[in-house]
Amino acid sequence: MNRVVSPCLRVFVVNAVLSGCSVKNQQIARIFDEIAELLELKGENVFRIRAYRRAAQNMDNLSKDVATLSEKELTDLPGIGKDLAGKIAEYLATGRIAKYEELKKDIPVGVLEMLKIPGLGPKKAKQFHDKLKIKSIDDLEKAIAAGTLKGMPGIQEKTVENIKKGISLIKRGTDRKPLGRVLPLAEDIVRRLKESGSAGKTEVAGSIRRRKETAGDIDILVTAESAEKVMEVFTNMPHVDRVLAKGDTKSSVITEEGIQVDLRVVPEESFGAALQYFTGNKEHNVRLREMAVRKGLKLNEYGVFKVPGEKRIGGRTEEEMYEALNLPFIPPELREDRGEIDAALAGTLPDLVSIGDIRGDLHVHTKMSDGSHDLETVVAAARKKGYEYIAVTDHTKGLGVAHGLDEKRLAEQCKLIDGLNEKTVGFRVLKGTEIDIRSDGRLDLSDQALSGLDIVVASIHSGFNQDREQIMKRLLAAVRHPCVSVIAHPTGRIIGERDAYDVDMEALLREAAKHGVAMEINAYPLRLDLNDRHALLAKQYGVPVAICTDMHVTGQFDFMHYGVSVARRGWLEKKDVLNTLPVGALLKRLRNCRKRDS
Ligand code: DGT
Ligand code: CA
Ligand code: CA
Ligand code: ZN
Repeated sequence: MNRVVSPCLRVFVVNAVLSGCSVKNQQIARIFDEIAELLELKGENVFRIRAYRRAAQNMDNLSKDVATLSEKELTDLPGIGKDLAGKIAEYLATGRIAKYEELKKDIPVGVLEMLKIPGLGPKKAKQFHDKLKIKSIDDLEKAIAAGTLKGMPGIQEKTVENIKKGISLIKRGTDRKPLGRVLPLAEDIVRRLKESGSAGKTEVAGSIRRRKETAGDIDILVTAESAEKVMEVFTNMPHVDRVLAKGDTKSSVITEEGIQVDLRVVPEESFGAALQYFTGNKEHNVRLREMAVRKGLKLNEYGVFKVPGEKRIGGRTEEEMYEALNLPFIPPELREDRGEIDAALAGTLPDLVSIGDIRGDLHVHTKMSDGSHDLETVVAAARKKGYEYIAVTDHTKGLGVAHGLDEKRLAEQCKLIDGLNEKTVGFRVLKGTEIDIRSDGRLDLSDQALSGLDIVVASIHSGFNQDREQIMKRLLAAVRHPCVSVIAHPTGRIIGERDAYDVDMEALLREAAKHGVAMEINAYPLRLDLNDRHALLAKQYGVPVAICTDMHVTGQFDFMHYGVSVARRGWLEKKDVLNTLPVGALLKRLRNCRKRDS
């Protein structure tokens, strides 16, 4: 499998770190993923490799703690047979899996690390290891510096360039963590603190509360009757690897995953002030404090005070802090000093879209390409989320690794969908496709195949390193194609793994506005693509946005809120987002082939 042209599959590998459900589930998922990689390195049977990948997905998607399942319940899980159930039981009983330890013996950990480098698959990693004795990323960097890679078969200058880029991307990615990793962890910690009975009010603050796409650390604020007790609980949580500091008002720990968590205990009457202060961002706070000074007030993490005499006028709630400055409450996602304070003063703050406004998901995969479930299962999960519709958008034939659909299989799927819609009330499945924009800009299916669809989502899955001119040629060709409704993950970035390809976003949006084509905010937590700034730009250009999960496993429907957060950070309102519309209005707004441009 070529890992670079297969973003959806590739993204799965990191799924294991995105679920906050159970530490055990995550650990087993991670081991299964690594076993799959080790088997791939050894060039073993693809079906076995796929079995481990699927099992990892399913472990990660499990809503229950695996340790609580009986043997029968285990083997009843999709993709878990006797053999894998045995391995899970072995891990639960002994904390290790012999097969995994055995595989690791033959392959240095550093080689496994190298697989995390974008642009470097198992084949090359094995080649470097066998031929050049490269055992780690450090070794690899040295070999690149010494120029020894270039002479190898199949390794061009461009390959080396890409590997170099990949290494720097990984190194950068280690200091800030993706929101999809820190938010579930933060919420898990909040739950533990509350359940212990030692914490009163408990909130996540900092960049996570603002839903920034990456975070430097986790900031948590609590009120407590006994600071000592809550600090005791905090520093003894199972995720804690090291305690950096333990005090009466502040403690800091590092988790096993290397994430710092700060816990602050604050007095009840200052909780709102502290929450406001530690939510930030810093520039937003500086602006507020300047405003306070001009009003003869003092604003800090303890409260808001009248200047002569220091009389407290607020601080118990965050609302009181903003009220003291004659401001309406500013949602945390807007607190980036991007004009939100002026908008608040002018009474023009946007009425931000919220998760409850979302009526359906327009980018969804099934088993017919690289999803995990059949249509019925996907629909049942969507209905359970309270949705009114989904669009099924499987990959197209050019994406062989994802078992993409050709015209014939797409027609079969459409029939299936028609059949399902006929016997369903109160839910509509839209016929769609995620059509591959080929490297020359042509679409991967005939116009005729597209003309019968309700929605065509177009996206790039190859040639990420092309120059701006070629990338734009492809994107603009897709936007101008009369059948295309939405451009999915328009910049192709994967946070901490792959930079965006070279998109001229304003040119893309200008053309999209002209043709009524929407842009996706892909809600997959490592994509978030469009990002918040692009979302704001889309609004300014009058381009509608669709917030979609790109789900491959039903649990990923739950990622929708990440996409909504990006939209909120981009100042989007309900009316800016297509999938807040009821299905009839949606179909009228969506551009598709039945309404050709004149
Ligand atoms: P991060 O952790 O890098 O993702 O970003 P933040 O925004 O969570 O930053 P962090 O954890 O350093 O501090 C949390 C908040 O505390 C920050 O957003 C605003 C506030 N804060 C921190 N240091 C200062 C400071 O020197 N001045 C002011 N006014 N506020 C600060
Ligand atoms: Ca922080
Ligand atoms: Ca902090
Ligand atoms: Zn997709």
